[in-house]
Amino acid sequence: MHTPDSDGWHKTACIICALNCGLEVQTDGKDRRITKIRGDKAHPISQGYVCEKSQRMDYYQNGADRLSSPMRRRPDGSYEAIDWDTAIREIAQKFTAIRDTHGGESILYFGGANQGSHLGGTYGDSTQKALGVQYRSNALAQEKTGEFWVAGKMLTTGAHGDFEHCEVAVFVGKNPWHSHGFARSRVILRDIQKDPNRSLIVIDPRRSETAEMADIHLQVKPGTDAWCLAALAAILVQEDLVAHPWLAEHTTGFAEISAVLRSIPVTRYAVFCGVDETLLRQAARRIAQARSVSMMEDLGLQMNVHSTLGSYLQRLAWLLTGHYGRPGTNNAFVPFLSLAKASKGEGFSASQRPAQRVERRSPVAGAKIIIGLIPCNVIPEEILTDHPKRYRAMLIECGNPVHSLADSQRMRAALRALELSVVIDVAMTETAREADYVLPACSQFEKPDATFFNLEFPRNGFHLRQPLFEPRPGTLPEAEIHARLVEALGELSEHDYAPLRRAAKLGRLAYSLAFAWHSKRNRKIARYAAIVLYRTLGPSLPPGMAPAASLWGIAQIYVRSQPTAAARAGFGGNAVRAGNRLFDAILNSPSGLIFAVSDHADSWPAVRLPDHRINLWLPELLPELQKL
Ligand SMILES: Nc1nc2c(c(=O)[nH]1)N[C@H]1C(S)=C(S)[C@@H](COP(=O)(O)OP(=O)(O)OC[C@H]3O[C@@H](n4cnc5c(=O)[nH]c(N)nc54)[C@H](O)[C@@H]3O)O[C@H]1N2
Ligand SMILES: Nc1nc2c(c(=O)[nH]1)N[C@H]1C(S)=C(S)[C@@H](COP(=O)(O)OP(=O)(O)OC[C@H]3O[C@@H](n4cnc5c(=O)[nH]c(N)nc54)[C@H](O)[C@@H]3O)O[C@H]1N2
Ligand code: SF4
Ligand SMILES: [Mo]
Repeated sequence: MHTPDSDGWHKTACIICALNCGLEVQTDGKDRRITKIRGDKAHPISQGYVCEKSQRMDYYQNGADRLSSPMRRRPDGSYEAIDWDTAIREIAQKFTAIRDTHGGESILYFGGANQGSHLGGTYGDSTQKALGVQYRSNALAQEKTGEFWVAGKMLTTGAHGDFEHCEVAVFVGKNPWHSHGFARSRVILRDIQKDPNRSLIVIDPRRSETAEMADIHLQVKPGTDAWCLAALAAILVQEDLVAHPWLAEHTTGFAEISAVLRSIPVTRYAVFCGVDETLLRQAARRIAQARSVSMMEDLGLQMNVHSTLGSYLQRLAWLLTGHYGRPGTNNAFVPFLSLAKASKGEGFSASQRPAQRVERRSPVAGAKIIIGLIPCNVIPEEILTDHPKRYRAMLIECGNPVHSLADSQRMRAALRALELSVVIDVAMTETAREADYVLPACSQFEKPDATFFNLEFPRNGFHLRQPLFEPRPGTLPEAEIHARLVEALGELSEHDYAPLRRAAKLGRLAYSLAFAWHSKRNRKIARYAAIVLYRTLGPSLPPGMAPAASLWGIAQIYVRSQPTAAARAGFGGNAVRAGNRLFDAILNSPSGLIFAVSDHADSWPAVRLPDHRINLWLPELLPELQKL
């Protein structure tokens, strides 16, 4: 539990958007209410920044639909409260029966993370392995997988804009004044607006709050970004505004892509997307002439037609002009945990499988699986069929697909068609109301929690929030729910835990050595690392903090995979000790800490292509580009 300061302020974070700004709050512990809220100046990333949405935190703690007992659906569609032992036993039996008859590939896992809560997903990983789950999906697969695919082919890394220092900021289908997307968004947008030497370019059909502030607003017709961005890239080539020496030194594929862009009829494309050609040319020149440009796309592009092509063309605008790997441009950030790996089920355990090389497809619709995720839009199609490979069961946590996916009615029908559906949530959501079993999690203020949306550069931060309240009676943290499920599935028992529990009493180093030794001898320890950590290291952590135990494994993997950035942040030297120091620092930093310090030059080794050259040529997208 977090101990408040002498004036009664507790540290926590806002859970409404991915930034998770640090907060200080006052509480009424008796009624579990959050009564006063202000920004936390000690938070290393948000530095006291908040927007007005943070004032709604109590709603997320005390929403009327919150659950306080496991629920089982009756044949008439109503729900009855059942006890935890019954719920866990029945769920384990039913999943086992489905797995034994149709294989783990018939069970789809959805979710695992939302805007504020990612620790539960680290434990969900163990339940998936115990059930032999092969297919997963989450909200990233309704918006960001196209972007991931393009970024993977061109850069092999995510790259985040340095909007604080850029001369020109460009937003495509993104309204950061409201949705944020980078730390202290409003302060930074206002700074750009006020500075006559800096420019803001916004591509949006709507005069959004951000477009209102822009120097250049390219007011595209909805769904025509591909034409607008293709024309922008074409102008760069046709007016010879590209960064030739930089391209020669740092990229491949320029000859191929420039030949295509040269033939694009800019005037016709400008008319088609409804943007004044003069303004479009002005935007292209501004990007080319700037010392530094940072650029970001979001839902307006990603939830639209030609979204993957748009993600490619958007990147060409800043790459053809040499805006990468310098102050004020997009740079490769160092993640604490790779969301792409975690999505594939590769991120949490000590035994890391190599990345899947063969292209995988969904079993019924044959849809491309990117970063291990089934595209959200085909999920109902994969269920509402008599195909022998259809999904027969779903485990959903920290996601509300009936509400958030494109076709709510079909998703509802799909859930009802399953042989078994289990939802782990804090509330009786639209999705929960279609499930066979609903398991109540305690809220993000009643357990330690955190997110892995750590995208900042050059100093990247991580914030483990300490609980403000005891769990609401009847609820459990996801760590405990998954531990009970994995144990009920017969995968782990006291026998596996005992030696590590003893080692945990002797201190971190003893525990680290014991974990390494036992995981070589007992493959279950590596396979179900998160649960084993929760059950063995967890009890040695401060009261209420046991669900933070999986972070020990993530810290150990992080310092090994990013030794330079970790060392610059103070977590260098012997990897085991550095991982332990990082883990303890996380536990002891209620406002969060800096775990990675990078350099702009590090953006180059992050490009894991021959000679660290960026690839400008994606022939897979050529047919679509030519179809425009
Ligand atoms: N408070 C709060 N903040 C959030 C979230 C939240 O749930 N709550 N969610 C977070 C998440 S998960 C995400 S993905 C981000 C999303 O962040 P944004 O993508 O900024 O979200 P939207 O408000 O949907 O903005 C999309 C913009 O695209 C524009 N648009 C619509 N159609 C088109 C088009 O055809 N072309 C172009 N160029 N633009 C178009 C819209 O007018 C709008 O201004 O927000 C994050 N921030
Ligand atoms: N109409 C419309 N649909 C959209 C969007 C839109 O702008 N408009 N945006 C789209 C985008 S960009 C995204 S990212 C998706 C998001 O879609 P989802 O990933 O489905 O996200 P949320 O609706 O935020 O659902 C998160 C769930 O987590 C639950 N939850 C909260 N805290 C906890 C916790 O501690 N533990 C557990 N187990 N559960 C918890 C909440 O009650 C909620 O049911 O929605 C997409 N769908
Ligand atoms: S920017 Fe996002 S995380 Fe920060 S206070 Fe606003 S809604 Fe909350
Ligand atoms: Mo999103």
